[in-house]
Amino acid sequence: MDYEALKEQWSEIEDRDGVRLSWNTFPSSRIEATRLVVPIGALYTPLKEKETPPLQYEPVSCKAPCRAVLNPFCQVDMRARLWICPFCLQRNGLPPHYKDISQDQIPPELHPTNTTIEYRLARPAPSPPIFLFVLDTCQEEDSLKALKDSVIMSLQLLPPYALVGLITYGTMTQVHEIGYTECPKSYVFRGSKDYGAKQVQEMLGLATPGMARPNIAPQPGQIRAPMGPAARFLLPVQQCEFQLTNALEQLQRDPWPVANDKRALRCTGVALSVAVGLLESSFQNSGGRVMLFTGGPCTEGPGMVVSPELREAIRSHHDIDRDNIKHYKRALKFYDNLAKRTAHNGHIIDIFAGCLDQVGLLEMKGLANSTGGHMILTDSFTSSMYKQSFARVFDRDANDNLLMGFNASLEVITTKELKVTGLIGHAVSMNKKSASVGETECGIGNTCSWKMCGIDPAASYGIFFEIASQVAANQMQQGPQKGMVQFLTYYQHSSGQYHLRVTTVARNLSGPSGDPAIAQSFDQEAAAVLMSRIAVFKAEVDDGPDVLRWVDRMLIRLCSRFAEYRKDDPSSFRLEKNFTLYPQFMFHLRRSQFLQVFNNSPDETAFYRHVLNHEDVNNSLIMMQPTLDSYGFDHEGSQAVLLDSTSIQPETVLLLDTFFHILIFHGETMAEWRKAGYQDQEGYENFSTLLEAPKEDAKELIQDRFPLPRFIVCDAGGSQARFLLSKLNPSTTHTTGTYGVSQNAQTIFTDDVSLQTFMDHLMKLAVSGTG
Ligand SMILES: *[C@@H]1O[C@H](CO)[C@@H](O)[C@H](O)[C@H]1NC(C)=O
Ligand SMILES: *[C@@H]1O[C@H](CO)[C@@H](O)[C@H](O)[C@H]1NC(C)=O
Ligand SMILES: *[C@@H]1O[C@H](CO)[C@@H](O)[C@H](O)[C@H]1NC(C)=O
Ligand SMILES: *[C@@H]1O[C@H](CO)[C@@H](O)[C@H](O)[C@H]1NC(C)=O
Ligand SMILES: *[C@@H]1O[C@H](CO)[C@@H](O)[C@H](O)[C@H]1NC(C)=O
Ligand SMILES: *[C@@H]1O[C@H](CO)[C@@H](O)[C@H](O)[C@H]1NC(C)=O
Ligand SMILES: *[C@H]1O[C@H](CO)[C@@H](O)[C@H](O)[C@H]1NC(C)=O
Ligand SMILES: [Zn+2]
Repeated sequence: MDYEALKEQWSEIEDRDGVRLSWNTFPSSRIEATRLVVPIGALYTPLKEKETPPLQYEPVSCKAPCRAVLNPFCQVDMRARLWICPFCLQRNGLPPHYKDISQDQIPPELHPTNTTIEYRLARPAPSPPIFLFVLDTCQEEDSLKALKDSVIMSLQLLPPYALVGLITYGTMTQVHEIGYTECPKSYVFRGSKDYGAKQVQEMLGLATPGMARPNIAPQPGQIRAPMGPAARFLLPVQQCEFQLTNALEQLQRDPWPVANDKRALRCTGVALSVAVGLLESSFQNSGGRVMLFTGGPCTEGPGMVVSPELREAIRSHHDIDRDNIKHYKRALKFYDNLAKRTAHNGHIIDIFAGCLDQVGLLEMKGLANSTGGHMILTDSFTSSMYKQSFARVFDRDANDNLLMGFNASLEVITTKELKVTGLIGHAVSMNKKSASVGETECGIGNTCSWKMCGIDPAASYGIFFEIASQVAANQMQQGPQKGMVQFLTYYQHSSGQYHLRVTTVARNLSGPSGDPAIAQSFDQEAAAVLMSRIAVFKAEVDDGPDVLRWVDRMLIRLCSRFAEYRKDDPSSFRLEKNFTLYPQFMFHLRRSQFLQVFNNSPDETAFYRHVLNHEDVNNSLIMMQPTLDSYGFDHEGSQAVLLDSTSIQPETVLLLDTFFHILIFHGETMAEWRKAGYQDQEGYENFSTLLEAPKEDAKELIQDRFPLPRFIVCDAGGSQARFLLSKLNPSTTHTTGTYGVSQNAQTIFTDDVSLQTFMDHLMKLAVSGTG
């Protein structure tokens, strides 16, 4: 099969199963696997939207401890009513209601094309989904007003049975008792104090045990409202909308005076620990999200990231590099602990930042990445980027259900040849050991099960594997064998039932050593994205230069292994079509803001990396290697052009998409004409049309993008054009060939060089076999 046909096949599989693999034929021995350089990995989107409705019955599972679910790759003995589990090879009886199945009449989960099946389980959620809003009141009037309006608007977007609550904070934290209807009433917590879970419960009067939930079984499909003391703070929208809207409308700026040389006293840490404590006491393991809206850094109490003194600047990447960071370690520890508790409770924390300066996302990122929360970084709550991104959180499916899952977890089961080594994405380990767990670790490892808490249809996870067998066992069997993986995702659906999504992946195991089928099966796009996740994961703990060296080393080794060349002859170097794009992806990755952090603030870096760890292959590729389109008179519509400085031409308009920014750039002549207003003059309709075309295409691009990108329109020579220039291959600014930096086998470059120079050095190192 040729490469284009393979790509099409992978795309179909991605549509059906939400899975892309770096290698689509699995190596059959450990040595073979190590020689592939790029690990065997899957980028998996468990909740990818499906057209078929969920099955309304319980799945048929293998015996404990395996628990794999019946799937199209199982051998079924119709006559004996048995099925053999391909994972543990045990025999299982089919349940009585499968008695009528036959070769022509098989249940959907056995149909060969149904490798992904969703079940709606009988198990109801213990409570409706919870939304606890935590609002910062240390803000300018207009920004606070915009924030209040957006939260009030969101009440319309929630199902009427959803539970909602309100916490506000500034110098102090207030928990609003919206269940009290006589007058506004709230409980106040000091901003400087570290409140433990128990203290929060006692102060809110939630400590009475046994009252939280009566012990009556609910009707199937019916969602219980909470009983007991928590009902004073968290009520169904339909019941408290008036009260909550009032509380929000009456919300004032924090009254505490702020001197000119000071920052506002803002106790974000206390507000969050009170929010987490409130949900922890009464709603453990039932779905809920804490939505934090912060307008500045925490300056008071636990979680403080900068002092209230304005003369103390908030930490930069340079400060972190020099280890000149006063509050960092303590704050990080505080938020990481809180993140761990929240994830353990099954709850989500979203962070919406509306501030021109940093708010401490760097310190707080664990809250979102451990709980599957969103992180949205905007200049202000008045911006449309905030408003539209926030509204998009509440998007619904065709059945009017919110497109979000709660208390989600993922388990991986493998056949004996494969072992899972870890996951990279927004999740925490559940520390579950099984026969599927590998010896090595890649990402969050040593477990076969992870907790994500929050999950949505776009959420994608990098999952990595190793090969167990020392020697290829394949030759013993007749014909090629398959290696298999099953992904089991349990989550609380927003309609109130638990769901289980099952995806079963089977791929050929390679034949004897050196089987060309493996190289043929390389999906360079998926591989690049999986490698970028590993690189970013490493960057969280290792020094920047070490990570770049690792990226280079892996690239050189991959090329040494798979390119065709004569030893020590760079001019003979040639890559097959299925590998040609990969070096470019790595070139752009090592130049990207994910690994080159010094042009951004630590908060921005945290934000960019958070989003990268959430997206699928297509979107991640745009982030790594932005797309560039050109519009001109000499061609109809747009034309994809190289991400290269030679693409800048006086008589063209460019449209750049970096995922985070969408930029329209007018070449020199275009900019002059536009300034002169030609587009409004008769006879220049074609110019006017040309100016409009990229705008229309930009609209299309942002249609279902989350978070909303920043939109920039600029001209050649303008200051905003730097966004474009920083993404382009500097082919016209560096002279190739005169590059004289000393090298060893592990570095390609130490500077910002062109793709051509990069490729030249790569070829030289790859053919020398020193990688
Ligand atoms: C199973 O596959 C059949 C045939 O492709 C399809 O019509 C059906 O919708 C699938 N069922 C489910 C539940 O995915
Ligand atoms: C929430 O998830 C945890 C861990 O996956 C699970 O043990 C628990 O049963 C779930 N909660 C409910 C109510 O099912
Ligand atoms: C998530 O955040 C924690 C805590 O800050 C950090 O150690 C970890 O590397 C992050 N994980 C990912 C995948 O970004
Ligand atoms: C897997 O192996 C079978 C049997 O040799 C072969 O027919 C099939 O084409 C292989 N599939 C792929 C994707 O290579
Ligand atoms: C990814 O992009 C390709 C090419 O633009 C497109 O054909 C494919 O449908 C996209 N896949 C997904 C899952 O969006
Ligand atoms: C613009 O349109 C006019 C009239 O239709 C035509 O004469 C002219 O050549 C066009 N200009 C360009 C640059 O295509
Ligand atoms: C992919 O690359 C490998 C190794 O260079 C080569 O053997 C194979 O034929 C290529 N496959 C396709 C489909 O281009
Ligand atoms: Zn089994």
